[in-house]
Amino acid sequence: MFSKHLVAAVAAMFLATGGSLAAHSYTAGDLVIGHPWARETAPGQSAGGGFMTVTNKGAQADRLLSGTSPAAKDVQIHSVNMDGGVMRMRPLPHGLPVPAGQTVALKPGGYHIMLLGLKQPLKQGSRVPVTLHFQRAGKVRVELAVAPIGAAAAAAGESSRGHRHD
Ligand SMILES: [Cu+2]
Repeated sequence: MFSKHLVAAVAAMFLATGGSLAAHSYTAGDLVIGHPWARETAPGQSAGGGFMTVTNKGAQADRLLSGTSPAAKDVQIHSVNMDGGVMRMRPLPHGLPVPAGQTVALKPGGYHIMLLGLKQPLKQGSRVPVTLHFQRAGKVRVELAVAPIGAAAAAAGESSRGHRHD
């Protein structure tokens, strides 16, 4: 019974490691953007989530205001709330605060950037350019590393429950 759990844990670790093999980061002023990635999307899926960590090494707060990408018609910054047992995403009207000296995680089931109106499916192994707009740091161009759907869910310890937009 122990070994069964161990196998599952090791499998999850391998999947998580698979994602981090492509770890990359970007520095802009006081900000470090850690391992931006996206989940592979199915054909016909019009939106995809983007995830990363944003570390503010400075003494002043910053804020992720918006983004753009040649791969999508629109990029929004979303929060996720449980609403009657359904995960609902909503755009953050004032962006995502990145307090001084702190790291904010964008991850499945939490804050994320949303690529809306995808021009083509996000393919595993590809890189999706996104320009993030910060209040202080300005425009920061990053590339989302596209991970397989299963690996992304396992790495995040998330259920396969879908998201729904309002
Ligand atoms: Cu979203």
